Amino acid sequence: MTHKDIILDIQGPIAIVRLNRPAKRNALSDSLVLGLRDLFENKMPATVRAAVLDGTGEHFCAGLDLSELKERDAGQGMHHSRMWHAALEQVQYGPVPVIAALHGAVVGGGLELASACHIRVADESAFYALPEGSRGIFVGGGGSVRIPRLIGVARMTDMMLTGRVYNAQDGERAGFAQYLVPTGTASAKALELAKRVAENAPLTNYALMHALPRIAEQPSDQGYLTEALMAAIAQSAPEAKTRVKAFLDGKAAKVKKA
Ligand code: 1HE
Repeated sequence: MTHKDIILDIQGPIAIVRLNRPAKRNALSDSLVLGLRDLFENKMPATVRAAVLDGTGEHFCAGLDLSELKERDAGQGMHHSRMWHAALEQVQYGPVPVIAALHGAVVGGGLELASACHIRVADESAFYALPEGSRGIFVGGGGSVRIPRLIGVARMTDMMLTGRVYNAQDGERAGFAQYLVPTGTASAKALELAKRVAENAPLTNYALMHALPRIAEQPSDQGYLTEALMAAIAQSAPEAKTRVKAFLDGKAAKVKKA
């Protein structure tokens, strides 16, 4: 059983995870945040190789459920933020790569959730904002760590200081999403990409999810060593040998000009 506000649809090696609280624009209640954590940590079937995360209704996600924002003392506020961190960690460093399909509002905690995913596909209706700035609060779901890595500190500072909203085109150019597709097609494109991702050797996907972001944080000399270790482990797997042999035997696809 998944959470009441999450639809889990397993299609072969792909899990489609759908935020399903459209009347509240998929706002993330504490219970829904914990439900996401539980799903990625404990409930993803072992047969799943990639996931798509999207939202029902007109918007991907309106962020933190503001109706739950009550008086908290500093300690409670700290625990609340750490609860989000623990949940989004399970999305980023969970069992499988996650492809976010974005449309409509991708705001506040919704943008924090999207930024924990590995690939973001946005349709033309998507827009991005961090209304925390104007609500007198701060990001608390890992946004200050992950969002600058997508768009840079200067853009995030501007968004929070001025309430700037990025539309889908400007958002793609800024780095929020890697793909921009016509309105209504983000989920289909995300599913197509997920199927491609699911065909990779599991160790390659593991390296991309778990080693690459850590290597990118390491000083260069340590990064080179971690890279060498990961490369050696990946290439020694039987699957890598089979795939390289298939190419050398002319049985695997060449890289085609884009
Ligand atoms: C909500 C929320 C919410 C909608 N929490 N209830 N996030 C924000 O500051 C964004 C707030 N939301 C909006 O700006 C807009 O709702 C949207 C642009 C997302 C969508 O607009 P629209 O016109 O389609 O919907 P609506 O009429 O504004 O909202 C429909 C209902 O959803 C309405 O409830 P109703 O009972 O009156 O029908 C809204 O109150 C409700 N709703 N968004 C609670 N966010 C880890 S820290 C993260 C910190 C943050 O994320 S802060 C940013 C929060």
